[in-house]
Amino acid sequence: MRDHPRLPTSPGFWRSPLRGPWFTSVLGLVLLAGITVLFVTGLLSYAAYNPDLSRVNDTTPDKGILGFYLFAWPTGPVWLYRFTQGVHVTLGITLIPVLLAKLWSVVPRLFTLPPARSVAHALERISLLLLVGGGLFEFTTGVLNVQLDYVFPGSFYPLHFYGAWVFFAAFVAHAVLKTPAALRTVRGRLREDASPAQESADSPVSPDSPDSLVSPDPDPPTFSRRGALWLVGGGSLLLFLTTVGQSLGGPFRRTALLAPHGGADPRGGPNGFQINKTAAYAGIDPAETGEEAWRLVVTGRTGTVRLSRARLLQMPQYSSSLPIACVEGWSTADQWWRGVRLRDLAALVGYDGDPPDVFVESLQRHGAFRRAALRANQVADPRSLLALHVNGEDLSPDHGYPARIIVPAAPGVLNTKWVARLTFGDL
Ligand SMILES: Nc1nc2c(c(=O)[nH]1)N[C@H]1C(S)=C(S)[C@@H](COP(=O)(O)O)O[C@H]1N2
Ligand SMILES: [Mo]
Repeated sequence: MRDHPRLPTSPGFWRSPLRGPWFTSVLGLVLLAGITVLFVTGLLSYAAYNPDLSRVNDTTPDKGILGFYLFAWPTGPVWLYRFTQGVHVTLGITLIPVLLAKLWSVVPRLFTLPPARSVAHALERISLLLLVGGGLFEFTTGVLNVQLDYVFPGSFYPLHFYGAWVFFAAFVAHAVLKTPAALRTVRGRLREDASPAQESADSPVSPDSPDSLVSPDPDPPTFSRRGALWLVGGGSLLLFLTTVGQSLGGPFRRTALLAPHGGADPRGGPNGFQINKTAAYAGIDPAETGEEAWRLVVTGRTGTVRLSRARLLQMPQYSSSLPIACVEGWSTADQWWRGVRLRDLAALVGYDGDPPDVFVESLQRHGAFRRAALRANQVADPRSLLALHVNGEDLSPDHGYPARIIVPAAPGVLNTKWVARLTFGDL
């Protein structure tokens, strides 16, 4: 038996014949496209929360220059957030095997000695630390948020947001440095079936350089690079197929084996679609939602009115077919909501014509999503409702009885359930 180096700092320690520029380049190019889409859809998701509208929507201090791009999230097409966030979460989960394989393919580099050969090299390695650390941080916080139901209540958004900027800055620097060579590698003479020796000889990086990815002392191959890519791709496909159903909704929901929220109303029927937090979880006492007890308190320019549910039902009723789309990636097909338009409620308290922003508070006393701020364009949209019915029935307690907000194209978190108070005015 040959003697192999025992220390990972020695290049001969790493012996997989799969490692080399071809394998790393293919994975790198997939990530280049995928992570760019993740970054853009992530920034969109943040903007969709109206973080700049109220400290209730985002309690962290001003995002400063990183918030430069924030804009009034539109109210159409109605599936907008369903789409952008479905892509964000599904693609993020699908890319996990690619990310892990990419990190595996370059892991020998982590151990190269000396740690820095020059100032430039030291800077490059620090940027790689931000790249790898930032990438793992973003994927981990994202998955934890989707799977574990907001382990960092309230602080997920700033963590994931600031992390995204650090990660993406390092990612852009890395992509600028490496993409040309990666493209040359996959287009050029290097073949996925090249032996490590051939690959070493053809690679622009000298085989003796500490930057060479090719093992100087490879083990005999047990399967091909193409086979390894199929394995990674197969893992991605499996994750994709067991995740995407949560964004497609309807009968596909049952294929979303990895989605944590199986929680449709167990009784089925008109209210039988996904429930995020139940009334019991939110601490809603049925006694406060009864016809006698519950009043909607609406405040605006001309003062305050208190409306019973019966009184709301006497106002003009409108219908909107709208989905619920959660930041976690799941969404429902369109549901048929019926209730009072938000702009009509604004008109009751002195805003005819152009309605202002509104601050919405629920009966719920604790928890992250009991209040939300909606922007004027959302209030003005005639499809934005204080819903009293869904799919032809009273709202169920878990879907927000006696009344809930539903706004087209908005993230689910803005669709406050068990509404108690609406305060119209510029926020
Ligand atoms: N009061 C209150 N409203 C709330 C929430 C909540 O926890 N409390 N969750 C929000 C979130 S995050 C989503 S995705 C939707 C889910 O609505 P559903 O449970 O009817 O599907 O409700 C929103 N409205
Ligand atoms: Mo949500």
